[in-house]
Amino acid sequence: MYTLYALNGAGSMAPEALLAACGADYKVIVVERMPDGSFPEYFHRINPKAEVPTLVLPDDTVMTESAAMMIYLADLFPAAGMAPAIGSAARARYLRWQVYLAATIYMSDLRLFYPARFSTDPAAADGIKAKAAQAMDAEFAIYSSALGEGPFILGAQMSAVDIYAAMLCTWAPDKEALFARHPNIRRMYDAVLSRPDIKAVWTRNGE
Ligand SMILES: N[C@@H](CCC(=O)N[C@@H](CS)C(=O)NCC(=O)O)C(=O)O
Repeated sequence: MYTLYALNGAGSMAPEALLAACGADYKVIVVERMPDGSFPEYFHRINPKAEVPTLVLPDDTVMTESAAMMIYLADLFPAAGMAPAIGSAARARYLRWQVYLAATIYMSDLRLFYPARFSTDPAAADGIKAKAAQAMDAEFAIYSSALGEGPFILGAQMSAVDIYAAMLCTWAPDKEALFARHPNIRRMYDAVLSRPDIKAVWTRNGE
């Protein structure tokens, strides 16, 4: 069984949705925060960075990094059709945009939500947040250009990357404004959420 350490609405939502879409045998453990906001000691022992998502594989191998989980799981369950074939042109595109999303929009989100972690100067928080919001806008615009007519990043074929992109949409400071600016991102989001198994994971996460 796969064990996913999670926080509702956080970066664990995409791997959770992918586990569901793949029909994997998995359980979710929502990590409780301590009164000071930190994670409990047991979680630091599993993942020294104490971040969600953390995925423990059936053989007890620990995975961190949400993008790696998406790529790994989609390959492991080919029947789910969430990853293009290794060596194909679609595969190059798929890997490009999966890593892009994790390296850009996810990181901008972290600066937006946790500005205090990005400077030793408490006065810097507002500037960090403002710059992160600007960066996120620009990064979504690039993604929208790549998406084109879509509805998915690979065209008609949905993949793990679309689940990940849909998760990032839920973190936009103003999701409706994002969708109004980029109707193709709304179309992608709605198409991903039209799957009942993914919608159920969104609901469990309070989305
Ligand atoms: N690069 C990591 C980032 C994971 C990450 O930063 N997760 C956030 C939640 S979205 C977290 O656990 N932050 C620690 C905290 O909230 O205390 C990944 O892609 O999995």
